[in-house]
Amino acid sequence: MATYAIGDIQGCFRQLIDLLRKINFNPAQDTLWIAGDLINRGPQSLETLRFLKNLGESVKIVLGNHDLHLLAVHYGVRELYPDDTISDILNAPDREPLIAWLRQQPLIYYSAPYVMVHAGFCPTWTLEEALALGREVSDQLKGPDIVAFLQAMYGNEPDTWSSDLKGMVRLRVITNYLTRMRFCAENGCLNLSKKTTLLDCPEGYFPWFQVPNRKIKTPIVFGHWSALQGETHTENVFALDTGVVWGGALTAMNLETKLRYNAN
Ligand SMILES: [Mn+2]
Repeated sequence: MATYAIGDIQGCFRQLIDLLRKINFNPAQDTLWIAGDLINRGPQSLETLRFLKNLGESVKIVLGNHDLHLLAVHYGVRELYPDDTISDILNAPDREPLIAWLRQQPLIYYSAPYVMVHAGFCPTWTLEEALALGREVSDQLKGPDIVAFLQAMYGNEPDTWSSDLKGMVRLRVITNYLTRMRFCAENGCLNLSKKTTLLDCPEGYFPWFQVPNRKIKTPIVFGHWSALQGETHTENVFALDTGVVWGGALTAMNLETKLRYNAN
């Protein structure tokens, strides 16, 4: 009866299977948490998605930016990029059930004592607020207006959360915090520049988990930021993306013991 949280798989199916073997994962007893970016850039996006879907209730998933990109391409809202590796899914006979399953997945998963998200949380949010805001986006993904949402989802503005925001811009900034953020200011202002190492932190900004007075104290597991190499130097914030798709490793953390396991 163990629970393991796994970072960005990005279609690296072989490493996923190696890692599950290493931790003796038993779907009848154990639970996997997957921190988003299940697919894309790696070689076996289709196998990865099918495998995770087939795990049923023994897997808990949150969506990452690459997963949202797949939904956007599927619904005709975005074009494929040259370095995308999701054509196998788009050409698969089971494309429809895979997409139907993916859009049901949340952006935040909470089961005490941990909360999981792909990128991070706005520092001014409480956990209760974050869960409610994540549900606002999930409701769009699950509902009849998914295409309108995906069309409005892309963009870096507004850059700061305000509870006064309404409609699609509100959903866009929530999505940016949960699936794209790295650097953030104390008031929640996002910096979505391409810089990714801590040394590149723009002036006046912080890695989101180091923002002073960040409200959520619940232990957080997250992915998205492979340049951290699994280190946040921050109590109760656990980085899981160790860049398997860039030649690094896939990491699983046992949520009870906090021990980490890798597959290269
Ligand atoms: Mn990501």
